[in-house]
Amino acid sequence: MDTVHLEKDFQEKIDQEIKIEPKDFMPDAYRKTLVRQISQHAHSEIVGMLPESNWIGRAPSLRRKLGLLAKVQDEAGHGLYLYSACETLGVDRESLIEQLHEGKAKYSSIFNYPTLTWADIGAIGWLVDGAAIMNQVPLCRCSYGPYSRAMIRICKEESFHQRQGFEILLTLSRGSEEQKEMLQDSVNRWWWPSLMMFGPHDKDSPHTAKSMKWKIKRFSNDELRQKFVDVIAEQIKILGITLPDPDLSWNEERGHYDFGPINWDEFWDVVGGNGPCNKQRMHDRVTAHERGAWVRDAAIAHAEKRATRKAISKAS
Ligand code: BYC
Repeated sequence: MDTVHLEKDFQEKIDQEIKIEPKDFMPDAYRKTLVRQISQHAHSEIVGMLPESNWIGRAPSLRRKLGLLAKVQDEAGHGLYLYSACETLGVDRESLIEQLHEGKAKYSSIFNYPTLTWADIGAIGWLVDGAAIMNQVPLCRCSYGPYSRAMIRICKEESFHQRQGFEILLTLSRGSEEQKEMLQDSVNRWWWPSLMMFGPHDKDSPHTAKSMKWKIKRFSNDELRQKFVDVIAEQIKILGITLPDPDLSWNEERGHYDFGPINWDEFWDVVGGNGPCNKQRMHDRVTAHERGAWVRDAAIAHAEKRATRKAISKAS
């Protein structure tokens, strides 16, 4: 079959909600988009472990420490599912990681902000994982099979993370004046960066139209951001604090909350490598990778030894 027919069949399959699997025909641009998005997503999960792990040694109780440890381990698992899904598209993990370490690959802007207080761990769970879920639940229906299946498992775990985060904040909201201030300060700092996680406005988003046609994305950046604002503007009432946006108000006509302008200069600065923690994050990732070299070498040596033993016992 020629390329024109193959591409027509491919789009028809997508329109009929039939998943595309690794060995199926796919246009190069579709493959490229998936590698870009899934690898950025995987990098985000792995870099996302850093701001939270900063508080493992300082968690206020054993229960909190266990919860946080488990959450950070979950993020590592998410990274591994996603790198594996990406490898089904014909790229190898080592080269993806190399691109990240050389500063050539993007990861979510949100992880370039510092975690200054314990409340930040709650705010990350509630707002950052909350934004992640809003964005990622539709990805469970992504047209590419391995990505959609990875996302089902990831979303289940992310939902638990979000509840854990909210519970941390709820406890602080019922605490001392100092704890309430810490809570408000943390939400003030994480709110706008959380809105930026959804990406640029639709009019400035070069990839959205194609990704929606291919059913990689099911909603645009602005649609998801609005859904997130609508949910959080209600949930925050339970915490007895406010969002740092004087323009936030319910719009009866639209049936949505209106909200103020996002600082896109700050967003592009952070994406471009100049956020408060970009350099530290990359330094920490590269160091962790180098320190883990012996584990990878040992695993390869062990696999080789097993393969040799198997070959010898087969031959004898
Ligand atoms: N940060 O055309 P657009 C997590 C880039 S992990 C940095 O709208 P697209 C979690 C974008 O890549 C959170 N860069 O792109 C982990 C593109 O640049 P390139 C990560 C961003 O792909 C641990 C350019 O801007 N989630 O949840 O259609 C603990 C134009 O954008 C950002 C995912 O990765 C950003 N925020 O839409 C807790 C989900 N936004 O590639 C939580 C999967 C945009 O042309 N990814 N850019 O150089 C997606 O859903 C989509 O890729 C995005 C962007 C909505 C993020």
